[in-house]
This record gives sequence, C-alpha cells and structure tokens, in this order.
Amino acid sequence: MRTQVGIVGAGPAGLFLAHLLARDGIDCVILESRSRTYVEERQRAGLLEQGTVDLMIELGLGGRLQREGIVHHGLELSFSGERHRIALSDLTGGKTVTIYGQTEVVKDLIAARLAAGGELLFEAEATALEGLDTAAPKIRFRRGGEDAALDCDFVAGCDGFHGMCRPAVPAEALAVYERDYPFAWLGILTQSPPVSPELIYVNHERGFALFTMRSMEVSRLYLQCDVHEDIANWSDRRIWEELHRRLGDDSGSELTEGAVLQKGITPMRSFVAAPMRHGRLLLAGDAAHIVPPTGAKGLNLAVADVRVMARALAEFYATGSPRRLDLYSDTCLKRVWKAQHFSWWMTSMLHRFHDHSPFERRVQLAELDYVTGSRAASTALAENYVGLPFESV
Ligand code: FAS
Ligand code: PHB
Repeated sequence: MRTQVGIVGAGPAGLFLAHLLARDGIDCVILESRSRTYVEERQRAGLLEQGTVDLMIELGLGGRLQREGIVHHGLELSFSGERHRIALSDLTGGKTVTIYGQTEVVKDLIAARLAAGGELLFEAEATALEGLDTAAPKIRFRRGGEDAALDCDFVAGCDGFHGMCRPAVPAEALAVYERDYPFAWLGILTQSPPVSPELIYVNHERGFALFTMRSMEVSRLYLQCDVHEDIANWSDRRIWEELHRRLGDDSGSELTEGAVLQKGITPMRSFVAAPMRHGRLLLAGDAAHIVPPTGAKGLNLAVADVRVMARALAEFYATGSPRRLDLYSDTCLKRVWKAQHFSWWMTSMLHRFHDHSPFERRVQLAELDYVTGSRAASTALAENYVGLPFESV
C-alpha cells in the first residue's frame, strides 16, 4: 500500500487529522489496532473546548454535536461545604465548553470518514516503523493474520500513550518530563440525571469528586481513590455513599442514583515527550503527552496538535517548504506546557494529598477561596478551561 500520510491510531488525534488532510486534498490511511466497536465504546473524555467544537463544525462534522451536545457557561467549585460558581462565559467574552462524549466524537468522525471513502483499517496493528530518517518511511502492520506494509511520505504517530510510535524514537533523541500522582480516579457511567446543570468539582476532606454528565439521563461521576485501588473493593453501594458524602448530600435527596453502566479506575499522570517530531515521524496527542483529566484537556490537546500538523503538511505539499514542519514540535509544545501547568494546578488545588501537613491543607483551601473570590484569579481559570487561543505561526 502507498499513501502520503500514514496515520497510526483512530482516536481523536488520528481521526481529526484525517479529516483535516482530506480537506486539503492530501491522501492518508489510518491503521487502527482495535475493532470499530471497541474504539467507539471506549469511555474517556467528555468535555470539549470552544476551539474543538468550532473545528468540528468548520469541518462539517458538527451536526449531531450541535443537536445533542450540552453547552455550559459555567462550572462550580465546592470546598469547605460551600459551592462557588465560576462564570466561564462572562469571564471570557462569551466562550463556552460543551459536554459531548469522546465516544460520540469518535463515532461521528469515523462515520463521516468512511462515508467519504476514506481509508480506515480496523484491527490493523502497526508493528514497526522504518526509514524515518528518509523521505520514504514505511509502516509495517499486521491484519487478519497477515503482515503488510504501508509506504508513505510521513508517519503521524496518533497511537496514544501505550502505542508503538513514541518508542520507535531512539531514547537518546527524546527528553521525557513526568509526574505520577499518588491517587487515581474511580469513574462510573450511570443511568441517572445529572445532579446539577453544570459540572461540580469537589475538594472534600475525604478526597476529590467530580459530578459531570453525558446527557440529561446519563451521568459521569468520579471519585479520588488510592492509586493501587482494586475496583472489586468498590460495590455500587459504596460508590454512591461516597458520592453523597463528598457532595455534602447528607439527606441523600440531591443526588439521584441509577444503574451503574460502566466503572473503571484511571491513573493520574503528567507526561511530556519532546521533541514531538523525529525525522518523518510526527507525534500527536497522548502519544506525546498526558495530562491528569482534572482540567479536561486530553482530547482537546490532541485536536490542537493535529491542527498544527495538518497546516504544516498542507504547506509542505503545496509549496515544498518545510518551514511549518520544522516549527511543528515547538509550536505544539507551547500549548502543551500551558495545558500541563493548568491540569497540574487544578489537580493540586482540588485533590486530597495524604502527605499534606495541616499548613499545606489550609493553604490549599485558601487558594480555592482566593480563586473563587477574585475576578482576576477566576478569569485565569476560566480562560484556560474554555481553551487558550491557538498558536499562530
Ligand atoms: P487515543 O488513546 O484516544 O487513541 C489512540 C488509538 O491508537 C487507539 O484507538 C488505539 O487503539 C490505537 N493504537 C494503539 N497502538 C496501535 C498500534 N500499534 N497500531 C494501530 N493502532 C494503535 N480526558 C478528559 O479530558 N477527560 C476524561 O475523563 C478522560 N478520561 C480518560 C480515561 C482514560 C482511561 C484515558 C486513557 C484517557 C482519558 N482522557 C480523558 C484523556 C483522553 O481523552 C485522551 O487525551 C485522548 O483519548 C487522546 O486522544 P489520542 O491522542 O487520539 O489517543
Ligand atoms: C467528563 O465529563 O468525563 C469530564 C469532564 C471534565 C473533566 C474530566 C472529565 O475535568
């Protein structure tokens, strides 16, 4: 097989890239190791920045998003038993965020890609990359028990944190920056109405909690738990009791319970691998960086990366100039590090650190008091949360 851009991974990064390249008339093939059903049902993010929503609409992919997405103009921070609203739109000149599950984003992009005749191969696992330091790299992959190869001009490494593209870069060519957090998130998807029309982030004595949603009938609820926690220790009953407690819903009348449709534990880490380009390999999304989900940046950062990549490839194919390709990594990393800071800051401010001294605990609560009481400080949170302006090169 031959194409211009070989894309490894059909997550948000790979799928948005394919649509952007198609718009510029650039050929591409996506290799995805899992089945379509698996990729479309994998529960992950749910909050889209303004810029991600605008891009989906600009690409003509926003129909269902605009019908079913839930637009939010604010969020709540809860601590010391009180809730405080951050008026996102008022503080950012009208910008919003939209609740629309990553599963739905992926379904829409896959359906549109296939309907347009795009080449998207499921259950095709990339196994090796060759010739990254030449003008004709090759992706070796396995599908249906057969080995095959995809010849291309560029490889887009959109295969997530556990993929094979980043490890294909010689270790000495990569700088890795990381921090693991001493806790994780226990997340459940439930057949129950959201407890509030906007998200509630809770800093509680017993740990963090997040009350979010997927629709007016389906909620997504998260609890801070121990990093080595075994999900088997958490019955649905125990999860609901803990959610009521951290919400401050002592009467149990505020949070409506429902069937638990899915539950899982997600470790919390901050990770950056740089540079995001190695010869003809361009890394994007979780393949290059991971943020703790407290700032809801993961999916949105992946989209921001491939916006930059698509423009660089379009310039190369249109003019032969490698200018934007040479700036790709630095351009993306400017935004990545700001999102890393924001996600680390939100995580540090909202989670219970069991090694915190009483002094550190009080400082954490004072920071929350300052952020929710100062227009300047809540504006800083709001502008990061809705999504910072895209880097222009
Ligand atoms: P993805 O991981 O989404 O996609 C990579 C794709 O590459 C996958 O489909 C994989 O199957 C495929 N692949 C891997 N190896 C391959 C190979 N060798 N050959 C072919 N294909 C290969 N963000 C939030 O904002 N909120 C959340 O609540 C949230 N929850 C999360 C929960 C979990 C468990 C995880 C892992 C992430 C979560 N995130 C969350 C972050 C998430 O949204 C990611 O940032 C987002 O999926 C990144 O998109 P991609 O970079 O496209 O990577
Ligand atoms: C979600 O809806 O899954 C979600 C929203 C906001 C976050 C994290 C997850 O910060």
